[in-house]
Amino acid sequence: MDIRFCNLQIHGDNRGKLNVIEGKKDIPFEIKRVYFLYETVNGFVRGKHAHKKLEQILICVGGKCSLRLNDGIKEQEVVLDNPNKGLYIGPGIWREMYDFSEGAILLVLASELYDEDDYIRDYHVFLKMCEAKGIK
Ligand code: T46
Repeated sequence: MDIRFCNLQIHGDNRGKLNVIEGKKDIPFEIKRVYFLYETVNGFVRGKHAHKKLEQILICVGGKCSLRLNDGIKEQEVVLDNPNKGLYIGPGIWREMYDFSEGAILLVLASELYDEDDYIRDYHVFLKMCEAKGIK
């Protein structure tokens, strides 16, 4: 499955902490878009889609949340609970985000501008695309 934790530059001194990610240096793409999820409502599952081309890094900069990731064969659960943990998610991975803690902030760095045509929002279509790629 094309997911992995990536290295952040972590700086800290007696004033506090500061984390950095530089596009193309710490992560494999130039950052074209940044967005964040916050004030998430308990009980809702977000995501429920895959991307055709988009690459992203997810960092829970406050609180924690869980992710269910699926590449058409394997399913994996990941907990993001530390601002030092950046999760790279490549194209073709179905993702669901849930169990956001009170005050959680999920920061996302993306390789492309927003494009609704890049989304696969139907799970059966996703499985069919995996099959066509020989993944299933
Ligand atoms: C992803 C996960 C981690 C925009 O207009 N521009 C944007 O850049 C984004 C990200 C969203 N939107 C609009 C589209 C929808 O009308 O904001 C609304 C909520 O988006 P969505 O339902 O796709 O949000 P999530 O939390 O289910 O998914 C988001 C990202 O869309 C997605 O790429 O991987 O976070």
